[in-house]
Amino acid sequence: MLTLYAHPLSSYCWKALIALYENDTPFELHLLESAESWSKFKELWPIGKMPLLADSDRNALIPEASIIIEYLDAHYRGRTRFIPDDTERAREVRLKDRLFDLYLQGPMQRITNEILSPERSNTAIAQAKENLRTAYGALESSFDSRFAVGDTFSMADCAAFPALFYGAMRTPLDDFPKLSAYLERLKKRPSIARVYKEAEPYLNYTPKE
Ligand SMILES: N[C@@H](CCC(=O)N[C@@H](CS)C(=O)NCC(=O)O)C(=O)O
Repeated sequence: MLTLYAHPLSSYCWKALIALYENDTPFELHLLESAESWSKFKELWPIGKMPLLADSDRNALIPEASIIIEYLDAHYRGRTRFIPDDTERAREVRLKDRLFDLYLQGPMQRITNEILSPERSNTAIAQAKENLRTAYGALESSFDSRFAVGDTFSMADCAAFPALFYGAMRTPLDDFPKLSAYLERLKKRPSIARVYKEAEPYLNYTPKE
């Protein structure tokens, strides 16, 4: 039995949820909403970052959204493959996955942290927004396919949706037509539409600038 420890607003949890919904993989959702559930979670995974996947059949705990998706692709394979068999294609998928996590989610999380900090730095926010625009530009200039890598959905697309959706909340995609169109295509994917619909009632709680 699979259990996903997650929160409805967490961008990295969205990434893992998209992969689970893609293949209708059965799992139990354990929402981390109370202080008590958080302290129990930290006993399980002291690093304290979600998502975390627990697989009772294999007695395995799998942290890190990308590693969760690789695990699902290896052990709970379904109609959507997240990592292509072709080595070069797989490298491209992993690279795009890293780009979305490190250079979109990274600055996006820095902005949220600054907004929530009592020592908020507007300079740090402006720098993170600039970093977002640089990453958008790099992705836009090489974007020539339906999905992040070619015309087949992969782990990179699971990473792309939360990164672009939350990124665009802080720095709009107006000057990046290919990325904007890609985000709209992603929203139509049933797994992504489902993640978004489930998160929608909570979106008001996203910290405002
Ligand atoms: N590298 C991790 C990042 C996970 C992460 O940053 N999760 C955030 C939520 S989106 C979190 O757990 N924040 C809680 C905290 O930092 O206390 C991954 O890829 O899964």
